[in-house]
Amino acid sequence: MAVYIIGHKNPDVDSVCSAIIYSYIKNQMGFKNIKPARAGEINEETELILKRFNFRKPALLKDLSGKEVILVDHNEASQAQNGIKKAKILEVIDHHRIGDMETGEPVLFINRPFGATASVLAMEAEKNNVHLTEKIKGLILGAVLSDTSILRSTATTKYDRRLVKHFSKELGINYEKFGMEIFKAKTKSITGTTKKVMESDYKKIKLKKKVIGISQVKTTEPCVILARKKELLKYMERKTRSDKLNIMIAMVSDIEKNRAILIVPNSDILEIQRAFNKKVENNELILEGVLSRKHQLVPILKKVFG
Ligand SMILES: [Mn+2]
Repeated sequence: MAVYIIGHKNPDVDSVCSAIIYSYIKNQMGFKNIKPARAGEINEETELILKRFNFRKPALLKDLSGKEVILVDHNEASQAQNGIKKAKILEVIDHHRIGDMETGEPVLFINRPFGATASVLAMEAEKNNVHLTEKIKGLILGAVLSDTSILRSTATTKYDRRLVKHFSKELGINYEKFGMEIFKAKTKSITGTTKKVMESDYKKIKLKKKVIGISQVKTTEPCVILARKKELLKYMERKTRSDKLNIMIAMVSDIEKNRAILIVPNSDILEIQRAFNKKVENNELILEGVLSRKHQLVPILKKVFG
């Protein structure tokens, strides 16, 4: 039986690349029949990176029921592909907070607070003496640059920096330039439909007191998003109902100015003001120095609603 390596729903660069990277590592370690998979459509930046290093898209898996899986880049049931409760989880490799996942048997669980799952995998390769090809190094580079907003995010660790500097030098790639290319491709997704803007990096976070939906858009052009605030707010209200959320916010991370602008629907203004101790004006709240959902935004929400 095949073992599928799969990232979270609404897959980002790190989720898709990590599935491919880890499949490669497992194969090199002698494991058979390991297959990379993805839990949804590929976004523009992922497409750019796969093309650049000449990889095909992993197969789309719509349901994990009855399958043996290795999860990368997530460990919470709410972010996993459908059918996860009926799947057999063999391993989890991640870099997020520990969530609510339950397994029937002991599993290998590697979680490091690195900037990307791809960095965790690079360390695993190092530990297991697995040689990485240039193509695989390219994927790691792309995933780390994307997840750390070109090393600007506070989630960035020394290890991430070392990897990016090493690999970019080896591959002869200017990582600042490559990173900007990646973020330009990302900008394409913010000029698409409302659904695309809101769903391409959406996560549902289950805290003790509240279930919070957060759509993140990392961009160098936040004004493009803010100009569409009205339609986004409408979408968020619908999403609150369809996804059974208590709170829904959109986090627009401005990677040049190093700050986030939260877009907050009317119904959530009071709770968000309370959580951040700051006034929401015109459905917007600015958080200076905040770029990371995982490292900066979620911990604050957890303090108040966790
Ligand atoms: Mn990630």
